[in-house]
Amino acid sequence: MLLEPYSVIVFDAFGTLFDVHSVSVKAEKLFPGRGNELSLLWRQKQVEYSWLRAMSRQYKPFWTVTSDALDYSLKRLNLRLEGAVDELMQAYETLSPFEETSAVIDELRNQGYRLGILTNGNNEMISTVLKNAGLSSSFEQVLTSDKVQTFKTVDAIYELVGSAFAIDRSKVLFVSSNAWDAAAATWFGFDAFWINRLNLPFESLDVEPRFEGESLTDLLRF
Ligand code: LAC
Repeated sequence: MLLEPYSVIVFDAFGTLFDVHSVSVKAEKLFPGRGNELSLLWRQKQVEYSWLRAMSRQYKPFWTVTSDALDYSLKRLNLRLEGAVDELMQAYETLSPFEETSAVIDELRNQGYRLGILTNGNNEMISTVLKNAGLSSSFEQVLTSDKVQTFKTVDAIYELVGSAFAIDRSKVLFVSSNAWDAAAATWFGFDAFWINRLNLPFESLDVEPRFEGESLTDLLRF
């Protein structure tokens, strides 16, 4: 079985286990006809701000980065509504896992894999999201930006995995639906499994993920 060489499987959280665009339902309710557009720009800015802050060593918790990205997106799209930021940030605390997330995680645990999360999210943010999704006790390690005060794609954050699991990076399967994260994880030395939900080409970065699937369920197909 292909996954066997890996005793440790580590997942990105936002976009991989949790659907960041599940907030578009709330966004659509607040701003009819604009929900999708807001959700897409919000995510794009959240990721951009994390890269910028990491590169320029201007760390602040991902929760606040997420709120800043929302603030900018609302301004840029000219969407104004009292209380919208609070309501949308609340929606972020209850992001929906993808429909297959729980079943796949349970199955991999039953098969004896050691599972972890490696996320830009800060401790409080990810514990709230995991708790609301009923996944609090599903992972042996939940590794966050809090500890290293920086974000992906800085090596320091990927290094958390080796120390936490006491394992060589070449034995780690890293699962992400963010192509940039899968690319950086590969550069770092993990074998990456890219979850390509939208059937997109991989980024042109002179690197390819080792594996590719359409959803988390494809992890079980090997
Ligand atoms: C994370 C970002 C990439 O969970 O969404 O680390």
